[in-house]
Amino acid sequence: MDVIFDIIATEEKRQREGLELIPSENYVSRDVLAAMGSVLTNKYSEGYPDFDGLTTDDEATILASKKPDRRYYGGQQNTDKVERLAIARACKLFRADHANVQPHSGAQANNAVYNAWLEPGDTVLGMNLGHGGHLTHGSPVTQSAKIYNFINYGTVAETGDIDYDELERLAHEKQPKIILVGYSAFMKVPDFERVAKIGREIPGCLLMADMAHVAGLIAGGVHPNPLDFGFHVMTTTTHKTLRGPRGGLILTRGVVGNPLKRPEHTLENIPTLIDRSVFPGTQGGPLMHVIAAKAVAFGEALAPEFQTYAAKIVENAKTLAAALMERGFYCIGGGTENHLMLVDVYKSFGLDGKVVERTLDEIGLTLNANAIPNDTLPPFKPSGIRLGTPAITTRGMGEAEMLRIADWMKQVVDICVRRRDGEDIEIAKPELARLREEVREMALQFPLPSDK
Ligand code: DSN
Repeated sequence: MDVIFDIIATEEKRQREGLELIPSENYVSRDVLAAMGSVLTNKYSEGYPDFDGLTTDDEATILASKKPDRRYYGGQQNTDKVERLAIARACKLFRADHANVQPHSGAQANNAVYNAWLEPGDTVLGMNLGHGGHLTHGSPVTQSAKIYNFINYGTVAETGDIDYDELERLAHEKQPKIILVGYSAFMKVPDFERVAKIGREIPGCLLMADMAHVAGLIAGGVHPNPLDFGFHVMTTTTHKTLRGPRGGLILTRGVVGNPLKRPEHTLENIPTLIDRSVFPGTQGGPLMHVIAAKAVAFGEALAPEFQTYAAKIVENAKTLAAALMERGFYCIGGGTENHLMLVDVYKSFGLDGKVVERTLDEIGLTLNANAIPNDTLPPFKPSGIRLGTPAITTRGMGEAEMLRIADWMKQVVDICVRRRDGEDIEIAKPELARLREEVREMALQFPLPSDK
């Protein structure tokens, strides 16, 4: 057997015996895994299942549909059904008029929206990467930053919240074509209503929300949905809190037309402009096995249990943040309102985030070092760590486990502090091995969904 399968088995063991605290990761169900590992990977399906959108979310009607597809290859009788169901379920989940389920990733989804709405040189107003924004929201190292003019708003240091006054001032001054809300390291709930009001004052401004981190919370009804506040477009990944396969998704409000005909460049036509921008604008063949897995995950998220799951993610995050703060960890924003927390370990313990990340990894707690707003340390050794509860909540953990995790984290930072102050690296090794065993023992009590 190929050595790759040994590596996969070892990764499975790592996931099973450790605790995943990276807030953008999760554990998918057996069904999602099965759809992803299916023969649909063999099929080319460039194009779309229909050209005039779906008008029903009744699955029996969708499956019986005889509408002609708009694909460039034959043999689409099954792929059309898969994609139609994925679209219908996504629309129902997020109260959208249209969904494009083809983006290969969140970055592809964002680029497709930019390509749909912007001309080279147009201005986009998004969150500063160093304040919790995402690379694709204008980092100079990205391709989109070479094409468009990104300008940034930030957060307020005292509260950790968005600097709405700055956002409003920049919007009026720079007249962006897109205002972008959505973050990778932000622990508050954005005021969509306020941003939508600002956007409506700017002619031709597309309101875009990148909800990759919180899409599962929106689907579960514990986070507001930007589409309910007049946002035109919502992009997301499908693998974070939404707990689907790795991939992207674009949801829109507006009129769905024939993607083969160039529509007028209006906000109303945004669904069609986006379909054309995904294919053929920025992607070729869709990954039909992943689209099938997305459909399965959307079906799971439509089930009532998902609402309980989403609420528990937030409850666990609040419990963990409070327990960490009691143990001397400084949480930016004073805790969390969603699934993640950003901790300034430099301010708390005089440590950089990388050393804390690496040492926690030794005991089986996985999270990531992360820059904090106005960080004085470099990106590879930033002042913060970022962690969250979507994955451990999937495993069924609750308050008692959050308190144990906080205890373990405190013991690990104590070791890091002792080492920083000169303790020989060998001294704490037995202590770390004992903690590793404790983490492993607890993790094994909470099987992965794919083990059930
Ligand atoms: N890499 C993702 C995250 O961890 O937030 C964002 O794309």
